[in-house]
Amino acid sequence: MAATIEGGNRDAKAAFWMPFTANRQFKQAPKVFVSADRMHYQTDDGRQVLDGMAGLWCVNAGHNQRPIVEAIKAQADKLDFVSSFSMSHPGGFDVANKIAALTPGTLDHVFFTNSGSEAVDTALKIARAYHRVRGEVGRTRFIGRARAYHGVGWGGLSVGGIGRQRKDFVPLLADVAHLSATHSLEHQAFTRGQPEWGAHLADELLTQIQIHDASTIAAVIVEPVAGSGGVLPPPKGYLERLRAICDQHGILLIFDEVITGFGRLGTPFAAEALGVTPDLITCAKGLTNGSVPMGAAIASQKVFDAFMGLPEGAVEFMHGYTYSAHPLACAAAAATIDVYKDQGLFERSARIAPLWEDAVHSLRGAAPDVIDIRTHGILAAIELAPKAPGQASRAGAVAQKAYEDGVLVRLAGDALVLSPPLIIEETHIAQIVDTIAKALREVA
Ligand code: PXG
Repeated sequence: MAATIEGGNRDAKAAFWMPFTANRQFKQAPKVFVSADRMHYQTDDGRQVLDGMAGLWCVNAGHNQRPIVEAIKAQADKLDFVSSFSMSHPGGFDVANKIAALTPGTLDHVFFTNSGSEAVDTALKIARAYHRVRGEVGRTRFIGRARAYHGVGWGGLSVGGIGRQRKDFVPLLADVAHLSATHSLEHQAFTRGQPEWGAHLADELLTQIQIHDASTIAAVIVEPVAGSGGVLPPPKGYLERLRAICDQHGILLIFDEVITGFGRLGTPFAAEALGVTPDLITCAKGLTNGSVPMGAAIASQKVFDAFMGLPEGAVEFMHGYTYSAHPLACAAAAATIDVYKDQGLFERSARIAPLWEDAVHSLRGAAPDVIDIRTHGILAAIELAPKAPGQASRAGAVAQKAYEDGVLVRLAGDALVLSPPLIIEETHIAQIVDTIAKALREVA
């Protein structure tokens, strides 16, 4: 058997095959965190690190929120597990109602999952089954988008648009086409919020309809603001245009709000901030403030009603997870939503967004290879030019230097990405920007 981690033996870290990680490289310089509070992590060697990523785009209310911690503890004491297959517990109904109260339009029916990936695969399954139950059995095709991230399930991977995440796992779902990504350095560099250029890219959906016929298309799925692809805000008018084309052609529109949900754009969901209401929303991450795994696919009344026409006694949607509506996750989600409300965090997010935007955009000119800065709500990307054509940029080295100087940032290709907790104060914003500026100056 391997030695313990406490023993500091490198072998002690071999058993954990780490996700999305260069395992051998990690083990040479492990980043290990032992506790967290509010805006900071503490490392195993006693350093405080400012969390510029809200964990992994999820700890929107900051770490160690006592009402959430206490709710999880109390639930663990009371009811550890009950299935939600033909039974459930009060927490499931309570959280579903709380989520429904946060969504725009008639997005009022919540199907629980354990992750964003499962939420996406669930939404795709709802979309196909929706058309089938209504007799449109030919509508099986999905339209995704380049640079999209929709998780790692087969469905999400298939509609996702990040090539290096897909290539080892082909063949993926067959009936999928992709729209172009909406980002253009030429037309949008250093835009604050939604770019003016790019609404016309939504018309690529018309091309897909022309090629495949609308009667074969079940749904279009997009992140309102693409996250892992590098924080790509939607061009003005783009989502409106997608919505209109979907409506004209009987296609469902799915917003993957796993990152944008729960306050990133100053509203509970980005759909509200952006003024476009989809037929389905997927969420996870901020739903429990990252504290217990949970996701959800949220369906509109129209979608839900189509299933409820089946004979009573029939299982309307043949899908579910052992841990759908897990009691601990429900307790965490209910407490998290209360924290967002009680501490006014969505409003706070909207209020500090202009300050955030100004501060991050001040990095323009911090180094000659800063070729774009993008901000939207409390999200940001700082993109660096490749060192030479075909070569990597300095982004990885800059992120490492920032970490050594006490700020955790993440990478998306050649961009540094930021998504801090919404409790962030002006001093934290200054620290993030100063630390990145210093790293940009000092790293070769
Ligand atoms: N959809 C979106 C939009 C996401 O951002 C998922 C689905 C999948 O969620 P789960 O809970 O299954 O991981 C995500 C997750 C990164 C990174 O480096 C981002 C995510 C996951 C892993 C890495 O930016 N987002």
